[in-house]
Amino acid sequence: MEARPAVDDAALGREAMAVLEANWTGSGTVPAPGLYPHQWSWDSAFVVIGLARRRPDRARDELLSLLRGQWSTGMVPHIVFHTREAYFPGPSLWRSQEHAAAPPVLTSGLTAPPLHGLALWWLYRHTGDRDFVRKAYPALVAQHDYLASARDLGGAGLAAIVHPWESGMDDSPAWDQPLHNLPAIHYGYRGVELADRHPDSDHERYVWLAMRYRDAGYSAGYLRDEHPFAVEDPMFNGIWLASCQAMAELAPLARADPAPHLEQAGRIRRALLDRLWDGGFYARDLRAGQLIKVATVGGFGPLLDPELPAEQLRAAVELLESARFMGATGYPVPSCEIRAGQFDRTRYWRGPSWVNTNWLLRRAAAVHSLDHLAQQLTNGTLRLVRQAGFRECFDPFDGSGRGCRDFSWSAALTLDLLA
Ligand code: 2M8
Repeated sequence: MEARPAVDDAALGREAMAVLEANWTGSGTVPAPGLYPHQWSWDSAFVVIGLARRRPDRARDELLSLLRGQWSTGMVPHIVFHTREAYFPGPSLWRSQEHAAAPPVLTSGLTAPPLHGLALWWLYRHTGDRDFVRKAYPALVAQHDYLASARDLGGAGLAAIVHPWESGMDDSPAWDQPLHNLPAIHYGYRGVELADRHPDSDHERYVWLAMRYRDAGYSAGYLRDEHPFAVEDPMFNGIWLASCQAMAELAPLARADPAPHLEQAGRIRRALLDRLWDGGFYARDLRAGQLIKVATVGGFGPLLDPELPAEQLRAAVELLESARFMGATGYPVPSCEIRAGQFDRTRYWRGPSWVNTNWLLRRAAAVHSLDHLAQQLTNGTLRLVRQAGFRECFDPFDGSGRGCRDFSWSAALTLDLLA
């Protein structure tokens, strides 16, 4: 465990701001210098949330900058490449510039958890800036329309992810089964160096899936009829539901009707309960036609819904607080249940704790007035960053930092937790 000199709240806040300053490129905040040198979609939404009180000007620029990457289909890409810095998979893999729906700025061809509606609401709540709501609202309506039309692959009202990267939890054990069901892949890297953080062949599968989708012209018909990876993820959809509710509250400010957003939220809620609930929320593999019965932090996404029925709320909170999750670890919240065979406390989304999922669960706890749980999540997360710094993720047992340093969402959400 690394020792850090004790820091009080004010100093921690100053450190967090310094990280965000350093990671601001002039046109967006990169998740971390070096490792992630471009703008990532849900990372930016977390940055907007974290900066809402202290730097609303920067929060507004952050969101607009990301939205410059939005496709005319409404799709908000998971990466926007503002700089020339190398990253794999970079623009040469995605080839967005060859696609008629893509904007002039280079982007990836996948999307990410649609947290932006909630982020815009957060910003409004702390600034009262109606003009900005009016400005950003139409883009987020288009984002939600895209999900409802091109991504409802199961036909029941949920958006399907078509790649593990779209979940934001790349190597989560929840994707093991659908990835291993893919056809045998023979893909040569032709000079591309594999990052050592992806030591297994899953990385080849990631690249292969991305290329299949690209070569099909990023077509919605191909996703529906042929793409071999299609999963309804409770976190992605729980976040979408929360953003639909946020958009319903923002709609009158944009002189729009809140009803369609509430209807959308209702459809998502019903489908989450009908399709993903089995004593807990699990991802559904649409290609195998079954639930993926491994409990991960993603299964708590539907807790973000203030109207989640009492039975599911009680059972999900019980699981979260149990010895399968935060009841057993010193720090909240392991990304996979600790009793699962796939749990690995050292490996990215297969065990470590993350500030962003802690923040989302703390938001969920607040929505349900679970004050004690919210406080535990806040204190545990602040303890992590105080002790180990703004690391990418943390060992859930001893709190030591893992992954890269000076990670933007860890810094940004610390600012929110300190407020
Ligand atoms: C991670 O994802 C990227 C791929 O997009 C990667 O593994 O290189 C995930 O943690 C994701 O949630 C995050 O948005 C991204 C940038 O922080 O890194």
